[in-house]
Amino acid sequence: MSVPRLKRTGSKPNVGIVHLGPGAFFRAFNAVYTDDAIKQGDKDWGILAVSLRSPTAKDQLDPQDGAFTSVTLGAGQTEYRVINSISGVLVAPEDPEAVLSKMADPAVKIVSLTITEKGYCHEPATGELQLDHSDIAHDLANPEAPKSAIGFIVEALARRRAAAVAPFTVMPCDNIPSNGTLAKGMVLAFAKERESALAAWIEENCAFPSTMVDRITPATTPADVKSLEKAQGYHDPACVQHEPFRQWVIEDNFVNGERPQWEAGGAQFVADVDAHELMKLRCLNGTHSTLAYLGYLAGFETIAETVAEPAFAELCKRIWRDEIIPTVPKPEGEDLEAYCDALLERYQNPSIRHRTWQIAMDGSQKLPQRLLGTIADNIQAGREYTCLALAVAGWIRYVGGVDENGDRIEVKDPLADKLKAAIDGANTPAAKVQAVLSMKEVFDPSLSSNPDFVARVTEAYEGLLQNGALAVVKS
Ligand code: CS2
Repeated sequence: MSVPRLKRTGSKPNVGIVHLGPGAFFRAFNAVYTDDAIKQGDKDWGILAVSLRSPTAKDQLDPQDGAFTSVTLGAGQTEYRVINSISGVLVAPEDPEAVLSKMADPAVKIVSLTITEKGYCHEPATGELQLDHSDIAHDLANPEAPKSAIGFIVEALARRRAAAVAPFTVMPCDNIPSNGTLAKGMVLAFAKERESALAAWIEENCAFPSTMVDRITPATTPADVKSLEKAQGYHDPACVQHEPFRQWVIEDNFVNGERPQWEAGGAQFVADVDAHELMKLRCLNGTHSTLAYLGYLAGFETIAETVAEPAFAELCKRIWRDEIIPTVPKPEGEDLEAYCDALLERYQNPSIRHRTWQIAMDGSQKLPQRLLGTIADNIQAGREYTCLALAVAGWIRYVGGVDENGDRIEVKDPLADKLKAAIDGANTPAAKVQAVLSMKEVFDPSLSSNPDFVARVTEAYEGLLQNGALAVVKS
C-alpha cells in the first residue's frame, strides 16, 4: 500500500524573507524559529527558499506546498513537528529573473543565507573577495543573470535602489566569524566593481547582522524518510533530523528594525555576537573537524561512534581544557566549561548519525576559523597546541585521498585537486606537509613559516602514517 504524501494544511504566510540555501540545516533551524514566530502572530514573515544550484529542495517541497517535518532526535525519544514557514521554493539557475524580482519586492525585508563557507567566494585565509572565482567573474560580466549569492544580492539591491525602495537586511547564518562583516565586505567589494555609487548606497543603507547558529543536523538519508513513514504514516522526503539543542544569537541590526519575533523560538538578540561565535566555532566546530578527520581515519562512520571510543572523548576534553578554552573570551551568560561538557553529551547522542565524512567536507574553507586561529593564539601566548597540531595533520592525511586500508577517500573540497597534487608531488612526509602548509589560500604565512608549528604538524603527520589515527589518539 502506498503511503500518502505530507501536505500543508492551512494557508501560506506572506513572504517577508528570501532565504538562499534551502538545505537540511536551514530547514532544521531558520525555518523552525520562523515557524515559532509565525505561530505567535508574525504573519508576514513567510520564507521564499531559493536554491542556487540543485532542484532537489523544490522537487521535495513543492508537492507538499512547502510543509515538511522536523524530527527531533533526543537520546531516548523522538518528536515530530510539521513546519509551515516555507511559502515557496525557487531554483535560481532555472529562472534567475524570478529570484531577482522577488528579492526586489518591497515586501521582502530580509535575505538570509546558509550557503556554506565557500558560498561567500572569499579567500579563507585573508577574507578577500576572490575576483577570479568563476561565479564572481561570471556575475560581474552578467549582472542580470547571476549565479553566486553575492551576485544575486548586489543585483537585487541595485534594483531596489533604482526603484527608491529601502534595501533588505542581509543575514548570513554560516559558521564563519563575524559573518555579517564578511558578507558586507564581499557585497561591497563586488558592488564597487560594478559602480561605486551603488556600493556607497549599500554601505549607507543596508544592514548585515552577524549571527551565531547552532544545531547539529546530519544530511537526511533514505532510511530517515522510511522511518518517518513508519512512525507517522506519511511520506516526506524533505524531512530533517536534528538534535534537541538549538541556539541562535543574532546581532540586533536590521534595516528599519524590521524582523520576525524569533525570540518566540528562544533566539537571543545581542549587541555583539562575536564572542558567542568564537566560542561556538572554536569549541564545537574545532573539535567536530578534529573528530571528523581523525575519526574517519580511525574507521569510525559517525561522531557518536568516534566519541564512544574513550580515547577520542578524552582527546576532546583535553583539547577543550588545555588548548581551546584558554583562547576564548567568555561570552556574557555562558560558562565555557559547562558549554564543553554539554558538547560532549551532544556528540554522544546515539540517535544522531552525523557522518565524519560529511563534516570532513570543505576543510580548506573551515580550518582557518576552526583550528588555525586557535593555534595562532596559543603560539602567541606560549601555550600548548599538540592536539590541535594533530588535528591539522589529520586533515592533511585525509585530503591525501587514501585511507589507512589503502582505499580511496572521496574528498569533497573546492581545493581537493590542488591539495592532492601538492601531497602526491612531494616525496617525504615532511615535504608533503610543507607543500600543504605553503598554500596561502588556507595558511597565513605567519603561521606556516613558524618552525615550531611546522615541526609539530610534521611529527603528528608522521605518527599518523606510521601508527594510524586510533593508536596515535590512544597514545
Ligand atoms: C559541522 C557543522 O558539518 C560541519 O562542518 O561542524 O555543520 C555543525 O554540525 C554545526 O555547526 C552545529 O551547529
